[in-house]
Amino acid sequence: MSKLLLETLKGNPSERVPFWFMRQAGRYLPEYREVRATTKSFMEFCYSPDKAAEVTLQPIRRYNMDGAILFADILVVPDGLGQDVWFETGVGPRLTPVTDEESFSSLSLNGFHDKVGAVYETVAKLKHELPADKTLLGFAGAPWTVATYMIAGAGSKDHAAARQLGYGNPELFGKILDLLVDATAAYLIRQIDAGADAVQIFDSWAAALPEPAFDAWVIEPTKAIVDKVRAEHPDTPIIGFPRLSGTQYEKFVDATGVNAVSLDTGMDLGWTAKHLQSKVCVQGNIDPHLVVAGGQPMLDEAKRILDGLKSGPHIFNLGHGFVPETPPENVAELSRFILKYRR
Ligand code: 1CP
Repeated sequence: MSKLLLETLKGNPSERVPFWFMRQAGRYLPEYREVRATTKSFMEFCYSPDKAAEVTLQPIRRYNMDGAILFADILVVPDGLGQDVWFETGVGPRLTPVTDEESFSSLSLNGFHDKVGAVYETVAKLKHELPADKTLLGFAGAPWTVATYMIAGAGSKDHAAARQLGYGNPELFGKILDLLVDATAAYLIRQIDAGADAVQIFDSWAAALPEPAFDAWVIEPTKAIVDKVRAEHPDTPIIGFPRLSGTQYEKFVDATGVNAVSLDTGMDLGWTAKHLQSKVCVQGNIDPHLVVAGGQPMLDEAKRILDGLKSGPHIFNLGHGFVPETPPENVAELSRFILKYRR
């Protein structure tokens, strides 16, 4: 049975547009909350293959998406490198910050795969349990985005700590990015070995970086990961997501060699069709808050996106992940609409 989403990623679009949603598993689903409640620590939950596989499959059963995204988190990679990572309820991720040579020296690739190995087990389980027509997506955070958490020790608004370290101590910052390139490439290769059909690299915080910083912190590390993964798995599509990077999306596509890009909510569809979709598959980009509101405006916007990206390979998705207050019935209505649409 052919996988529509995988074929589209490879540049072979079909009449029906395949779809999946970022954060399609998560707190907006009551069945997720039920499984989540059985494990106190979020990291431990990510390292529980039975539970992680179950919550990955939940949205597919409800909505019949074409793709399932591995349930894990981008902060698995710093955890695997030996940094302390934990989630505080109502606060978010916390890490012991890496700010100098001494704190950096405690990180290492030694033992990385043992520490994160449960994630590869989740992928292997999913490979076995997922229907044959569904595409299994692995993922990792991009080095820049993961570094913003590692350096600040938490989520941050304008990523001040990482930007200031990047400008002020480019040598140390470069070492952090290089280590993340090696770890992330190895991590994605193992996910593909275990059965992932394609992988996405989330650079959620790529917004508003000046051109030289975007080149050095977003493009170069992503290109290095693409090259390493492709050397092992030349036919596995790689999706980039340099979120909110505006016109810098174009050089991102040209320079990194990704097979597809995920579009944030702000992308102009005409510009996207001309500058990005002519070269790679695109994925996006309905506003997750419009799915909270729902109704006819949501369906009108879905149609505008589907029509606007009709001329090349397109996978319908959100411009960013679902928020916890999303009504599950709105996701159902949107899914039915996409499934019925024909180009
Ligand atoms: O129990 C919970 O519901 C905690 C919320 C949660 C969930 C559901 C977190 C904590 N992570 C996840 C799963 C997750 N994270 C997935 C798999 C599920 C799916 O997509 O269906 C993926 C792909 C991620 C990736 C992720 N984690 C990103 C990149 C994508 C994005 O949303 O931009 C980022 C930035 C994170 C960090 C993170 N993890 C969790 C939270 C609350 C955050 C964000 C903190 C912040 O705003 O800085």
